[in-house]
Amino acid sequence: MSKKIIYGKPKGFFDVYDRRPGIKNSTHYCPGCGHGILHKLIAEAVSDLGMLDNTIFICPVGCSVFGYYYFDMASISVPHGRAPAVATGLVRSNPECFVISYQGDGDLGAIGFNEFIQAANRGENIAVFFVNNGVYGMTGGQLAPTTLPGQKTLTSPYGRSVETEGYPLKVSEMVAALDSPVYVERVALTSPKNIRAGRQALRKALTYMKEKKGFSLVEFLVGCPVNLKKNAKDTNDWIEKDMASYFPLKCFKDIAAERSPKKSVTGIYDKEKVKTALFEAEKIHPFDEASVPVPALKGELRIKCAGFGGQGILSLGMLIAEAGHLQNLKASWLPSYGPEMRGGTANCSVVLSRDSIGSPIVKVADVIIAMNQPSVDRFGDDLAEKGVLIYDSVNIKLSDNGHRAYSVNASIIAKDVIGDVRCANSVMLGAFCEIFGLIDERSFINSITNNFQGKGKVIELNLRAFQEGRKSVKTSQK
Ligand SMILES: Cc1ncc(C[n+]2csc(CCOP(=O)(O)OP(=O)(O)O)c2C)c(N)n1
Ligand code: SF4
Repeated sequence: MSKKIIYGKPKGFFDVYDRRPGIKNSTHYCPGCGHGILHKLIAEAVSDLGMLDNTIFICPVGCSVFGYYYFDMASISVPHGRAPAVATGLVRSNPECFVISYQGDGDLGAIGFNEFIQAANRGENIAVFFVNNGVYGMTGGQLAPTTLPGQKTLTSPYGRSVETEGYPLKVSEMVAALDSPVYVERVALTSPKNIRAGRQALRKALTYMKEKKGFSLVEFLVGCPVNLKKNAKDTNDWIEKDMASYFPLKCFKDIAAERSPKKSVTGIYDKEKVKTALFEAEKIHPFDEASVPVPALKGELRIKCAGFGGQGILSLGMLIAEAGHLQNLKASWLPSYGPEMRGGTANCSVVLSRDSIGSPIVKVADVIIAMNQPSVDRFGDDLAEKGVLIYDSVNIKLSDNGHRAYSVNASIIAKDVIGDVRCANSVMLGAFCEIFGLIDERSFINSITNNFQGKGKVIELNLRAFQEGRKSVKTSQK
């Protein structure tokens, strides 16, 4: 391992930061910030180790979100806390690439902790560089999982209380306790001596990754002088005295020599099956699109389907969205999962539009299709002024609410006429088709057929239920 200290810009950095608006020759970090030092160590190591062309640097959310301004290597920006998940995907789909998961203490220790610890436990062949500056730097210095007891931050103005916030998270110690990781070390980027140790630790982690030995973690104690409200020197003193006494600088684990290189995990899938599936998907659109009349739709039609879990509410929304899609409309479907899936209320949002859909969330609904009383109670007030309520009159008793309301005897029709109460959602689908006339009957039929692919009897029952729903509307308008 080279011990030569490189002055000037390392090869792993771009010569000029062209992507950076404003000044093109300096980083955006505050003076004394640990990110700058660590970036430099990474840039020189990746280049020295000959890994520049196949390393992917993950820019997390946090002050280092703009890492891609600087590194002359592949980089990818990911949502907050998701670096280990993305790293896993990258390295598993292309085992020849090396992935640096670069994460702050908020990113790794808070929002992304589960993903991080699971990746560590799986022993993914990635190097995680954990930047522990004890605060959420980017957002102005809020309390982080690693904030020290008594440390004042924006959100702990009287100091971190271990009574209410608990003790700081000792990430390296936790990871070292797992069997899979091969290398775990904590360093501090303060004095030249400490920075040299950090430089070696980082190179060791990269080397193990290159040798495919598995998961390595290096935790860097660094400064965020701006949020600590200290100058750079006092910040370094504080790290060495206070931070390092809580988070001791040491190598917790280094067992790479005992491990053989990890074997690549390759996806097991049958290319022919994928091709067939894609081909079949094309057949889902069997008619000539140009020949299907699309009635005028101004703006978006925003629909909320709601009922009990088990009434096929999510399928109902999906059938509408799919039918709209078959009709050449833009369609979104957003299910609401959670405890509602078991016996409580279930709901989903569907948006149909001629143009791009802004948001799939339906807050104010043009149409509510309600299949039980709690749904009306919960979503009734969300109906737009000229909105339409379509409801299952078997389960819902409605006092006049001034909206246009269509009652459908869905559950009774499904039970008595079709012989299966589970088809009540298709009765409601038929009602929706009849009331709006927006989507061609053929699209609904195709939607049902596609949805229950291969289940001839179920398709037949639901198509009958759909037609019964259409019929019922003609006679049941309020
Ligand atoms: C999903 C999500 N939640 C919250 C935020 C707000 N946010 C931006 S950066 C940040 C914390 C960053 O702190 P840390 O990971 O310690 O990095 P630092 O800025 O200190 O380098 C938070 C909470 C966000 N961008 N996205
Ligand atoms: S706020 Fe803190 S972590 Fe962010 S750039 Fe400034 S010193 Fe660095």
